[in-house]
Amino acid sequence: MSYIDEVIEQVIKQNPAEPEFHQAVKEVLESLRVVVDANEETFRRDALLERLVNPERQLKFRVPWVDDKGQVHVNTGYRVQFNSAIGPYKGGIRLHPSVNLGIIKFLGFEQIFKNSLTGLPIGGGKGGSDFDPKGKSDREIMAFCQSFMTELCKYIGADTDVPAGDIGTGAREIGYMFGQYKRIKGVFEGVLTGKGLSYGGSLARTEATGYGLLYITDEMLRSNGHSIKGKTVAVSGAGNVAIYAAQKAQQLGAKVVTVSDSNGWIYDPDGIDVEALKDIKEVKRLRLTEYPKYRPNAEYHEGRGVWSVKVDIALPCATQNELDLEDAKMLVANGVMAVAEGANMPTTMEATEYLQKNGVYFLPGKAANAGGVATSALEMSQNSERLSWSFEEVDSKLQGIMVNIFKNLDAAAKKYGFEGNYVVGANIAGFEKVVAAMNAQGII
Ligand code: NDP
Ligand code: 2IT
Repeated sequence: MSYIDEVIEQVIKQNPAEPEFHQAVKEVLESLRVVVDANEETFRRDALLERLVNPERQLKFRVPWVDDKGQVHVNTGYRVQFNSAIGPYKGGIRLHPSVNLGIIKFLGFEQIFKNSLTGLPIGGGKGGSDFDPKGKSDREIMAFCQSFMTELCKYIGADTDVPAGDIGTGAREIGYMFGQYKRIKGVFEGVLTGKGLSYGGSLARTEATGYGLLYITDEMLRSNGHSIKGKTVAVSGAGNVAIYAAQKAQQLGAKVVTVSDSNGWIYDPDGIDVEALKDIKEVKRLRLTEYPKYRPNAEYHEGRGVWSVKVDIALPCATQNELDLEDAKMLVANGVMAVAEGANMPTTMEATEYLQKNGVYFLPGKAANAGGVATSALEMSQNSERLSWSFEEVDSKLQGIMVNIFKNLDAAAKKYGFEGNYVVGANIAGFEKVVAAMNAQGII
């Protein structure tokens, strides 16, 4: 049996009931065959892949908090510090009832390669809790965040592990967590990113993931002789990534006709009104059922359906495995030319293969959504030098980083004989740097 197959088998055996983690490991390792096979003897001797798939440390802790009626709740908190070969652990905190250890491990594993692709000195980590922020009062959110940080603060720091936002964690939650960290540790440092602008946040971090997704999609299309201008786009999700993906797509001359949340989706034939979306989601924190009140021409549909609309470009920006084989078939039948992942692992493996086989340009999340964490690393730089850069400066650095990521993964795909396969290209380009750093630092 090949080394890769052995390690995949081991991961499944040693991490039962963690299907998302298995999926992420398979997706990465399968596409590294050409590199691993060429170095099988030394990698096997050094147990390189075993060290890569086993987190350096994983933390699981109790998070008790009191609701507005005086009832005590207990959630589970997680932080997986996966790989620090190229820098302090870096990755978001997800607050969603579906969170479990396997989900945090899949996200932490992906983060290693994503962070490597940015070219910045950040290792891979992820955290979260099964806490559900929906319907909670501000005070309840604060109570949860403070309790979560009371435990987490023992294990993180500006030079060790720097969490940030993800699903369910935005500026409000980061603010409460930062305040509690500072209060307990007595240190004002860049321990979290995605902070508010009044206490060390970076301009353009809010927009960065969505904007970066469009910068790299644009670069991919250009390098294949196309352009975003005039294209019709389907976006899923209606959160941080989706909102700013829609905004930048429109700025680049595309028409975005859909957004969604976990209850339903919007089709707006005139193009999504981003200001209305921001008012509903960021200010009022309401559901998409409100959207037609702002835009009478728009349709609200219950359930799933974003991928049934005829579009040129699909941008899944909600959550893992939200675009399956059936969806891929509908997109292809409707003539889609490109799919770029704003979310982490939103496309199932079968759907990815189907899209690639049918000539659709496919950019995996670890490259396409790396603009968020890259700008988090820029926030860390600004915190270290105790300065803040203008929006234009951060945004132009972000553009440069996204273009470079595309160039690097495109070159890696070509070098190994997989021209146009950006999944293989991204995994190899991300892996090579991590392996070089791991090898240089000895068996640890
Ligand atoms: P938000 O919490 O801001 O928004 C998430 C959106 O996705 C919401 O509209 C939510 O709908 C929807 N969603 C979440 N879970 C599900 C589900 N199980 N089924 C259907 N819809 C769902 O999160 P972000 O925009 O920050 O994150 C979106 C994705 O992007 C995630 O995969 C995240 O890991 C990834 N990502 C985020 C980055 C960032 O900087 N924020 C950076 C890189 C990747 P509802 O409100 O109904 O739950
Ligand atoms: O998945 C991701 O890259 C994020 N949620 C952002 C992580 C970060 O540290 O900014």
